[in-house]
Amino acid sequence: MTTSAVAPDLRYPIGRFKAEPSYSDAQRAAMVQDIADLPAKLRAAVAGLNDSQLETPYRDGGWTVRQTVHHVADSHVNSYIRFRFAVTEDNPTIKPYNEQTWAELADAKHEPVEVSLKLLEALHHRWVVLLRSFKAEDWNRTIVHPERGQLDMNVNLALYSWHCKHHVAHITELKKRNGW
Ligand code: NI
Repeated sequence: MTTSAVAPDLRYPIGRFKAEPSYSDAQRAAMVQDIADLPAKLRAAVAGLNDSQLETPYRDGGWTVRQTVHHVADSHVNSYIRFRFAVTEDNPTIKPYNEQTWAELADAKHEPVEVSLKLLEALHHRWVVLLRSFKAEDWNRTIVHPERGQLDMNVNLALYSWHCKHHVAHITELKKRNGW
């Protein structure tokens, strides 16, 4: 036999992000709901895990479960701020951050996951209020990422809807593989 099953790409359990050419109101509402649901879903994903499970990388060479939870907080505080810039400034250039080095900082590497779960609960509350206040034209507002170029708030919302599910799946898939 020369063929073999392709191993699942543990880095992309729900596949890579892919933007649609356009988004309907119903799609946007569903994606905002994904943002609303993340804190509870992430909390459920890590519920009952002990310290040694939290220190387990979700894949070889990947972040630990603990770092993954703290990364979601790192990422989403940045995203929340980018949405705020987008509706208060004209096509602002946003500041990227190095997610790998941020994940190695003391608070993101060692603190209890509860700290970021609480942060995400408060953050997503405000984020969802902001997103649900957007008028139709606000979704066309843009930001400029210095490396990735310009993107509008439709695509930015889609990206973070995906991002919520992507990282929850890292944890739920690890639990499945390990029988936790
Ligand atoms: Ni991420």
